[in-house]
Amino acid sequence: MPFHKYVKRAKKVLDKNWTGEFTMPSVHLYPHQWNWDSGFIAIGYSHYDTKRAIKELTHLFNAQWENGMIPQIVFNKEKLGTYFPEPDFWQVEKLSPYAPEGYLTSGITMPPIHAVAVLKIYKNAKEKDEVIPFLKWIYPKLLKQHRYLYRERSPENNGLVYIRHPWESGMDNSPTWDSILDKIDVENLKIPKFKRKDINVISQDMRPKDIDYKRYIYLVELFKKHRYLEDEIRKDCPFLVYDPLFNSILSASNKALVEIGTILEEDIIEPEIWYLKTKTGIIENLFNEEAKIFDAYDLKEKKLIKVNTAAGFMPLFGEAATKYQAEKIYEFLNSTSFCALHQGNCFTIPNYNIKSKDFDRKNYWRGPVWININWMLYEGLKKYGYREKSIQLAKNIFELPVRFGFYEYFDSFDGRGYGTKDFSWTAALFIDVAKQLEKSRKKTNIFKMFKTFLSKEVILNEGESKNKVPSENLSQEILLTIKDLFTASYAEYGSLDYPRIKQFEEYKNYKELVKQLKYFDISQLDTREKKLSFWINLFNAMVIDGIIALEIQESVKEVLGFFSKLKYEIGGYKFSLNDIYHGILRSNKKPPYHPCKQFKLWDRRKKFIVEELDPRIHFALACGTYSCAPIKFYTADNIDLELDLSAKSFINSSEVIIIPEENRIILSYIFKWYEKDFGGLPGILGFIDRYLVDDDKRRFLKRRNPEMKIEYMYYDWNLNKY
Ligand code: 9WN
Repeated sequence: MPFHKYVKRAKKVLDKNWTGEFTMPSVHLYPHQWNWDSGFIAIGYSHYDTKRAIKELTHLFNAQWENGMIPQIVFNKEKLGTYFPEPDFWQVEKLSPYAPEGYLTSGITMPPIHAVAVLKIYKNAKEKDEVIPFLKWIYPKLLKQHRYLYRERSPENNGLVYIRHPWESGMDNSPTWDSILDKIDVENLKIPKFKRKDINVISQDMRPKDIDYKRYIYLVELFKKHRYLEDEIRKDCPFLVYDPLFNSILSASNKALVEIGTILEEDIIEPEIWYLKTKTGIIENLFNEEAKIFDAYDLKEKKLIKVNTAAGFMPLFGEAATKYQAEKIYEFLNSTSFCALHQGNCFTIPNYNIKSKDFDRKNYWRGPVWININWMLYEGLKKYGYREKSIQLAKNIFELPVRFGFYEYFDSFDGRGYGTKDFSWTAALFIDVAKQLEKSRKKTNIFKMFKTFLSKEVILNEGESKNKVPSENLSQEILLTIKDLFTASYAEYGSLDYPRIKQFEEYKNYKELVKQLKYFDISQLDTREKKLSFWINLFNAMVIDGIIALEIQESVKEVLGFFSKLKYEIGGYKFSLNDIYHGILRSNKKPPYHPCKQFKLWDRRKKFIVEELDPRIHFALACGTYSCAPIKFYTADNIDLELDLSAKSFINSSEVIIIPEENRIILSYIFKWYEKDFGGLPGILGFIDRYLVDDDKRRFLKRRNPEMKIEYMYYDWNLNKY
């Protein structure tokens, strides 16, 4: 696969930062172990080095405080003196009764992503049994971590836990904290002298301001004064915030804990209650309906902090937004404030609303794109069924590191890398997305492939219909019934649960409707537009029907001959999916790797074909796989516009990756299989050029550099379940 080389590079970054016991976020800037970084890093390792993933989290959890807190930093004794603040400043061993023995740590925590990572380690492990002892070891520690948060950090007992320092959010200088930090009048407060080390490595305009550092240090001094005792700190601390990012991650981890507990056959009541409580807390307290985003809540002022950052979309990751809230925030997320689909010349998702006055494209958490935030949103969008947008995010997770290097964060407009280079979670999450896609391709179950082996054909619309005079819009009605089916599945299960929707009333209605196809007069389709819309809609519906009828679990590849043996009887003729695709819609061309045309010389179905091949159809046919186009409805009246939109979506998705810096293009396999339909390679490039929204890339294509390398991306045959 073309990403191989980059996955290798990503692994090298992790190797460089690996100490033998844990992974530094970056040897250049962050030489210790960081709390949430380790979670993301372990997710990357889980795909190729289970032992290292386990070691990573073992080291972090060995430094768990006695009260359950997982510290923000576990210091690397080999590298002391290279970062600020370090143990000599925190003094937790001296001040706190809960500090761990044998480990040097800071005195705050970070977003609890770890249960999510532990579950991934188990799920991605080749030998699952070998992970069980680790699960047994860490499960009580994870419970202890969450118990700490609910016991010490949730004074209103509303399911929400507070953070008490910007460093605890992971988004240190997010504009969300400004209103609170501004009130800390550092000029008139006594703050010990200190020397920052970060700006020796990174230019100050990409990092927090000095005045903010003073405030960070002021807060640490306050914790020290109270000997890190939460009851005391809570009374005195000016910074107490319910952060939607922190709480959404907690929610995702609660869900993961339920799964881990189930694997271990433990009682899971406690994490189940936590999941419901925190989810409800987020839904009821943090949603800003007017702004269409979730906000942080200031416990001191008792009000929402109405500042729009990417943290406000994270309830999608935590599955902690209602469907209604998800729809609302999706509108905002997919707007020009956060780089909409096909907007061009920007990268999703900038960490802060682009339209805010103080948006800063290169300063740390005040505008650039971060890969961990993109990754969480990518996972969240999938959970809520926003496929197209999730693919846009996946694309950026690939494209930014490939083009600019494994940087800490990236310019939201031109993609340039900022902060430290060789940053661990950028590399780890890159590996995760690349491996997720690669793995899904391999899931084909050999035994199931023979389901249809002995049958010559499987007619999917067998039986008599009551209605023998079908309407002209039959294909649209059929597809609309599929839409009802999808809506019902989302409402019930939150995803497309193909095996289970077989029982739905909507599917029975569908089966009734397709029986009418037998009486459909195909000659009614007397224009190119009518033909295109009818056959595209029907193809898309038939794929879904096939998946449901044959109870396909992971991939249409599970059934040998899915595209050639499944058929509908239409107006006295039988049509397989290949007949519709290559016979009708591709004007009777040879299917890829086939010696002959789809319809032979004497085939009577030839009279129905679309005379002129329109390559845009390749982006409208939703063949039930991840790499195919998403399902949309096509109408005879607007077919050209609709096909244009579909082509545009595809060309600007992760199926077409252009890397001007390396003179390379990585294209979906669809272009390879159907190269001739586009008029060869020059035709493909012209086609891409027509739909590409990014000006820089268009200019690159126009140059037609003869050295340009073209590679083809593996095709993901995995079922599209969202
Ligand atoms: C303070 C390590 C950490 C990340 C944070 C990021 C940055 C530290 C710093 O680096 O914070 O914790 O010195 O700026 O903001 O999210 O965990 O990568």
